[in-house]
Amino acid sequence: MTHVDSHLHVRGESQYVDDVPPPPGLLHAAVFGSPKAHGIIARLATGAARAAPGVVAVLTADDIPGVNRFGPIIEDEQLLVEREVCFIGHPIAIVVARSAHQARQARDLLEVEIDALPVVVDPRAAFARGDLIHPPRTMAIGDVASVWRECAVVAAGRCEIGGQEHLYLETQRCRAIPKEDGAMQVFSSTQGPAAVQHVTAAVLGRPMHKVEVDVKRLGGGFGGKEDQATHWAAMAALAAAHLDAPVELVLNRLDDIRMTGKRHPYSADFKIGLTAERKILAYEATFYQNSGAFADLSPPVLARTLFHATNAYFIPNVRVTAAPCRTNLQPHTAFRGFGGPQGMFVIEAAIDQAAGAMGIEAAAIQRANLLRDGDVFHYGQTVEGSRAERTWDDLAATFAVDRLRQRVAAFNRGNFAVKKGCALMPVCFGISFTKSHLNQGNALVHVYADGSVSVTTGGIEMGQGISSNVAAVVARTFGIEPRRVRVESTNTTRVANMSPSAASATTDLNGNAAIIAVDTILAGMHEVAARELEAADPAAVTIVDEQVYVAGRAAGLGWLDLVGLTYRARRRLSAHGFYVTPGIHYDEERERGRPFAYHVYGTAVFEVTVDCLRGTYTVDQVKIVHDLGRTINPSVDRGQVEGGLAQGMGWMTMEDLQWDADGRCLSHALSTYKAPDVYFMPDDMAVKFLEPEDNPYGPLGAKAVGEPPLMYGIGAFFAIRNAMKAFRPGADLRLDAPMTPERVLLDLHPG
Ligand code: MTE
Ligand code: LUZ
Ligand code: MOS
Repeated sequence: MTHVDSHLHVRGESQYVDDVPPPPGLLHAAVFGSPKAHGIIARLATGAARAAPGVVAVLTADDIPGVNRFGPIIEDEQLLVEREVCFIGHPIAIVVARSAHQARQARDLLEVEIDALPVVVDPRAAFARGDLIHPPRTMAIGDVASVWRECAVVAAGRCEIGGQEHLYLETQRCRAIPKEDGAMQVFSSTQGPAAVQHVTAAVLGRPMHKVEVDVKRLGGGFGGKEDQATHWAAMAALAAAHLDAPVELVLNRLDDIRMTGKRHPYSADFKIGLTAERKILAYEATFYQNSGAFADLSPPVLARTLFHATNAYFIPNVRVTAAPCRTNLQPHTAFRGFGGPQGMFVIEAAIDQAAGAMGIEAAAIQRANLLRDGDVFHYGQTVEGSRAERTWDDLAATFAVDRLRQRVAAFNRGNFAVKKGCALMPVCFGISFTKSHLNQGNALVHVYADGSVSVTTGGIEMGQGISSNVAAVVARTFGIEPRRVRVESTNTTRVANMSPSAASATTDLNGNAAIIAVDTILAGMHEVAARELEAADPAAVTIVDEQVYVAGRAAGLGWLDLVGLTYRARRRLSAHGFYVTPGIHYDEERERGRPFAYHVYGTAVFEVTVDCLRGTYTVDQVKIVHDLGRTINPSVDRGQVEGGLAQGMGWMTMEDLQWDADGRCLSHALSTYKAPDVYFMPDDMAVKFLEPEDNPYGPLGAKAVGEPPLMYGIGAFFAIRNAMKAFRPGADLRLDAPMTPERVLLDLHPG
């Protein structure tokens, strides 16, 4: 089965928010954001903009009929600033005009005077001022302080980790259409329709049932629309309500990069201690998260940094602390991995430092400390079903990693200016929202009289393949062909209170809910079939390939016959399914619990070649062994592994977000921000899936796949670094990411 949207995508027929033919009288909005990173608004002059051609309204905070306050964790944000601007691009006013061009032209005529306040862009500076989103959190196990003297080797260091721009192809956008009786229909490019509905209703001062949010698909989200699509949807709805006319708001690329949050940059200190036998005894780290100006999703992102601070390793004594530091940058937000990648980068950096001190390869330390069943994470969860060693050893054998190491060493002996580097990267990523209550899924399934099936779930299609997965799950559970199943848009009138499509859990949660709905319908169908076939036990009825079987024998009854019989028997052909992940809990006071239903494992190996005189490099090969449980659709999952890998490699190597001391984003366009393309990815790339094994938490035994592969990309950083070390053995190279060619050059040739 292919991705259900692939034929539409290839023909350019798939519709995104603004591909749907516009309703008559559609107006266009542009957002005016603060030109200063911090200050108090002294005066806002809107006259010239109001008088500009095509302009129908300029709206400010004063025009909000409901509440001007929102935020997913802490309600600390205003939709339109009333007084204090906190980052460049912080929305102040909305200009509505007859065309998008007119709206943007008029926006440039707005004038704001701002009494400047001090600008902070560095998280450690914010920490020193005590300016935190919430107090620091610490997770700990064992007794770190007392074991340092038992360690044969202790290494310490500091890392600076860059942020990352989501760069979804479809920028943030929304179309809001007023309906009768004060209702508002909202077409938003969001991963979180319930959040859009909730905030829009609050801003408009209306009950949530007056706001319908509909999402067909996104041109990518990557976490950037988990929470931050809400702002633009609520603004479009505000304008639509104010003017009683449909309004569309589309951020162009420059506005999108300037105004929306990104992956959090972090600064971190670490200390690691090992025995002479390479066992990690102790690990300590402090993370300074650059949270940006408001809380947004920074608190749970920070939690995941701590949860994943030991990656795929068992360490008996751990103490990790993280502080969410408030700066005058865009409020940073969810991005594939959700804080996990930063936590994992630092432990890999620590292992690299320790390996240097011991004069061995990092891989020797990595392999000696991989998680085993019965080990305990520093947040109290016991390791079950670890595949850390299995994926490592499978990779080593399948892709002859030892021979690769020897080849790289031989190459480096024979070459002066060009060096090769090799690195392994194991990954262990926890699956479940760490706020346990979010782990719930919904589905609504209809079987129509002609045997076709319609499914709505709470899950959003953002390219990751939830529609294909849900169609497959529903078809297989019914025992019918996938072509009979249509996956509908995600709509708040059909599914209420859905969690955002995030945490890699969308197929798990909504696929399981769809199975529950299908089973509810099937129970009645089986009874109808049993009565029709004079079989004693409905439980003996099955449907395979659209044919009814009783106790494994074909009964001469087809899917269409059974649908008709079920209808005439007045049994249900529609059902709602509701699923909650069992067995998870977490106590944030004690920092103890079982936050994750299960973990996803895998290991990658990288080979790179670095031109040590120019700083340029190429990635020669990447090989991965990845654990999918029992995959629903191997081609969809392969796409997720390869896409995640590319995005992780981009983050670690070339995607270089820069802000100046005034809080201005300097890498705000594709001319100044480089993302990986098909030429950057190695020709020699292979992804091997581990032997299928049922995962009890996944629909049809599947494991989540969306985020974990991103963290393989960390291996690219260390492969490049190992090549640099081959050129300058013993050099004190910095542990800062991304490893751009400029950084390679400057680190190899300082001064
Ligand atoms: N793949 C595509 N093509 N587009 C996306 O926006 N988002 C990623 C990942 N893969 C994304 C993607 C992120 S951040 C997450 S959390 C998961 O998909 C969400 O979908 P899932 O829960 O179905 O895995
Ligand atoms: N979003 C969220 C996430 O709200 N909670 C999480 O734990 C999470 N994890 C990964 C990605 N998004
Ligand atoms: Mo993904 S960061 O959970 O949207």
